[in-house]
Amino acid sequence: LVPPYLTSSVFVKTVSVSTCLVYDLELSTVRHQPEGLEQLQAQTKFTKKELQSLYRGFKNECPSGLVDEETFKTIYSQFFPQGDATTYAHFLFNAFDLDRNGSIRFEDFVIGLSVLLRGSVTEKLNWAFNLYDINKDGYITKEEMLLIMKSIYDMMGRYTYPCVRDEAPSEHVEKFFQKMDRNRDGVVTIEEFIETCQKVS
Ligand SMILES: [Ca+2]
Ligand SMILES: [Ca+2]
Ligand SMILES: [Ca+2]
Repeated sequence: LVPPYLTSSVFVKTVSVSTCLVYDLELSTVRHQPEGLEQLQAQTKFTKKELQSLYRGFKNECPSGLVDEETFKTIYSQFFPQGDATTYAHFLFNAFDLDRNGSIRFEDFVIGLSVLLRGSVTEKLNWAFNLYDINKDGYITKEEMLLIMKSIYDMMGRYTYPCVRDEAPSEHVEKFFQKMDRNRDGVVTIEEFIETCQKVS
């Protein structure tokens, strides 16, 4: 159901990194009680036990209960030692920080994680669209997609893709728009995005 470019690059990587984060967080042992746990159980696809475990890890990494962008970049970059993940981490941070106040609360984190790990295809596609729509105006432009692609290539590093050419990200963007921009108006809407992704399977 998910097109190859998503499977191969952004999506699986995002999911696997989020999974890594979960495993990493679960190893921690600090004990705290989450607030509003029942509400979160209703809002996510995690069990009470999972939420408690995630919360302990979250509070361990971030005792204040809030992750700012710098902390997020530091944690995220650990998974990509061969490349520079800071730009991609910036976009990812903004996708988690739904109210755009510069910090991710535990609630924001688990709601995003629930979509990435256990959401329906449509929920995951909505999440991915929001990630690519950098200025959150409801349209993905070529400029936005180019920034995203470049950040992914930077993150993967030349060690992973030794023969990456400089024009590779823009070729990737052209392919994306050929597939996605169905009415050829130069921008991709959520409707175009979901329709195309669900057909390309
Ligand atoms: Ca926030
Ligand atoms: Ca946009
Ligand atoms: Ca369009």
